[in-house]
Amino acid sequence: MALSGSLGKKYKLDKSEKFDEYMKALGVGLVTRKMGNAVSPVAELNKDGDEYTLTSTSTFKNVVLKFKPGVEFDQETPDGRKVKSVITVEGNTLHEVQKDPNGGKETVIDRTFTDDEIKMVMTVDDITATRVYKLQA
Ligand code: ACD
Repeated sequence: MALSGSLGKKYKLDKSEKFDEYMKALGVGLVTRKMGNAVSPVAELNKDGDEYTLTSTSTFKNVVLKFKPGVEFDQETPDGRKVKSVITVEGNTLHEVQKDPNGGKETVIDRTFTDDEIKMVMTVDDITATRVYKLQA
């Protein structure tokens, strides 16, 4: 299935592995990590012309990423880091490289869309976290 088949659908977090370690490596404090570990966000991808919008909503934070493939954009992460990201579209995968101009770490986030899920693989240093979102009925 092409990425376009996933547009406008809602996916809810179903499984999360090593997310706490991932956040720790990025310097996220205990209280924010607890919130991050506790919530099950809902994600949705939309596209208008050549611009994508990826929204993640949760009871803790809402995140909206608006981007054009390959074009750097500014983003504030849920823990308040101001980073610069580039997202490229590689088949059904959104490949994000996130750099922190304020001396923080670089991280890579791949989101692969299939019929019934989004698999997120997030890497920083030698830590890889995996989060699986399932299509909502
Ligand atoms: C997701 C996870 C997105 C995580 C983004 C950045 C990770 C670094 C730090 C996270 C800080 C706090 C975590 C709080 C909430 C996580 C979910 C917020 C999304 C609405 O997209 O699965």
